[in-house]
Formats: sequence, C-alpha cells, structure tokens
Amino acid sequence: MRAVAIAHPNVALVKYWGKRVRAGNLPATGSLSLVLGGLSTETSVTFDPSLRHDRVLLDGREDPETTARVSACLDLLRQEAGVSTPALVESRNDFPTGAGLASSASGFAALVTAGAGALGLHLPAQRLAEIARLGSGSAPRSLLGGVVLLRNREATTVCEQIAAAADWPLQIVVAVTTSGPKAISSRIGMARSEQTSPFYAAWVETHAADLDTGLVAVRNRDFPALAAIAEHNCLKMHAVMLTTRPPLLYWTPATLACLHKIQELRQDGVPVFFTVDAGPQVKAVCLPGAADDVAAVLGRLPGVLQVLRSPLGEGARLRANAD
Ligand code: 2P0
Repeated sequence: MRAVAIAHPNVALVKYWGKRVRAGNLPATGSLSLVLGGLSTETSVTFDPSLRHDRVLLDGREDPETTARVSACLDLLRQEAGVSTPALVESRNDFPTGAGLASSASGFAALVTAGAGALGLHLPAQRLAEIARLGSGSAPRSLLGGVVLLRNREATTVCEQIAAAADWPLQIVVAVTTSGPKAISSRIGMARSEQTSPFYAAWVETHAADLDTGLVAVRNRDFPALAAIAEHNCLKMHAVMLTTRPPLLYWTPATLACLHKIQELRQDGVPVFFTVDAGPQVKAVCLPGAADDVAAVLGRLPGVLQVLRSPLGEGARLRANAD
C-alpha cells in the first residue's frame, strides 16, 4: 500500500494559459514541452487504514488547498481500485516550489504514479494523464520524458513523446531571480485572463498554428525555427498576462535583463533562446555546446540569484527501493 515515485518539472515552449471548461481542468489549448531532468520531485503515497482523512506534506508543510487538490486525484485512483482508504502523501522538491518552475506539474505526475503504484493499478497512460490533469493541467506532460506534445481532444488529454532525451540533447539553463513563491497562482491568473484580457481570444485562436510550427521544428531538429516560435509564443502569453485586470506582471528587472542578454547572445551566434512561465525565472534552452557559456553569462547579471542546469529528462517512474 506504499510506493515512491520520481518526476521532473517541465517547461512549455508552446504554452497552456486558460481552460476550455473548468470541470475536469481541461486546458483551452495544447502545449509542447521539455522535461527538466536536472530538477526532481520525489513523492511517497501510503494508503493507511488508521488515518481518518488524507494528509499531504509538501516540503514538510500542510495546507488545505493543496490537500483538496491531491485528494481529488486520489479519489479517482481509489475509485479505480475500489477502495476508500485515506493516504499519507509526502512530497519533496529539490528546487524552489511554486515559483514558476512547474512544481505542480512534477508534483501531480509523481503523485498519480506513486498512488497508482501503491494501489497496484496498471492504468492506461491516457487515464493516468486525465487523473494528473485534474491536479494540474501541465502535469500530464511530466508523465513522459524528453519533448512532449499535449493535445486536448473532446474532453480528454492525449500526450505523446515527440523526441526522447537522447534524440536531441538540449540543455536548459534556469536563471532564478526570486526564491519565494509567486503572488498569483497560475490557476487564478489564467481564470482572470480568460475573463478580462482583450488579447485572450487571439491567444487561443492563433495557438494551433504555433503548436504545429513548434512540432515541425522539433521533428526537423530545427533550432532556429524552435527559437523563433518559442519566444513568440512566450511573449504572446505574457501579453495576455500583462493585459489581464488586475495585471499579471510576473517579471523582475532581472527577468528582463536575461531576455535581452539571451537575444544578444543569439545575435552573436550562440544557439540559445528564452522562455518564461508564470513567474520571474528565465529558462534558456541551448544546444549542448552553448550551455556553459550561457550559464556563466546569465549568472553574472545583477539580480540573478542562482543558475540551475538541466538536461532533458525521463518521464515519471516508480522508485525501485521504496523503503
Ligand atoms: C505552461 N503554465 O504551459 C504554462 C505557462 C504556466 C505558464 O501550465 O490550473 O500549474 O493547475 O492546470 O498546471 C501552469 O499551469 O495550472 C502552466 P492548473 P498549471 O507550462
């Protein structure tokens, strides 16, 4: 009745911002992402009949909102297994939590993997993705490794690996510019954008074309084409965020300094491009030979607190020795 799983956060190059229908947490758009193998979440799930209700410890702390989201996923797993036993969930991240580094994606991917493992369930990948999506719309992307495409068909989510980590060994340099959690969660922020940004409809309307362009670029291993569409899609999402009321301004001065520096590096011939999520950290995606220089240059910029390095990683999996 106990299992431990490891999962990695992911970063989308063509992004998800907004929901189609609120029930079931179905994203309004597909997305294309990279799994960050250098950052990890480890989650243990123990079904324990002596508990009166689920308990969830995230980096040692409990909060009612996280517990409710976790319980909703566990309820579906319990339903599949035909049990009602409460669970103790303990989850740890080796990177900043809730700060725009997709900790909810790796967290819910690890949760459903460990939860299914503890219950002895062997669910189809699609069912596991649907259960993970309930916790976090970006979590199904962390169930697979490498470059992952998420598409929403009717009321379901389909994930597909487009390239394994070894197929195109991209490197990601993360410039951390704040260490605390973000002020507005993605979930609240995107609901606000749907209702108030005059650009939201255009974001959704133009998204399928961005996704197709990104997909072709990955399939052709065309780095300049991927750089162009990823930066465009990222800035378009931030245009939606900035024009939300009240505005969602996730950037710090250091975020902007990183964006300018990365564009300057690329103009000088360094194969690197940026992307930024719902937080102030900048992810610089590089061809392998460029990562050392990019990390050194970003690390010297004022306001950059820390630079993390990551290759592409594997999908969520059970840890063999779950002691
Ligand atoms: C992404 N983000 O595609 C985009 C870019 C944030 C900015 O997916 O409401 O934390 O739990 O489904 O999964 C953040 O979405 O939000 C996200 P919910 P989640 O990576």
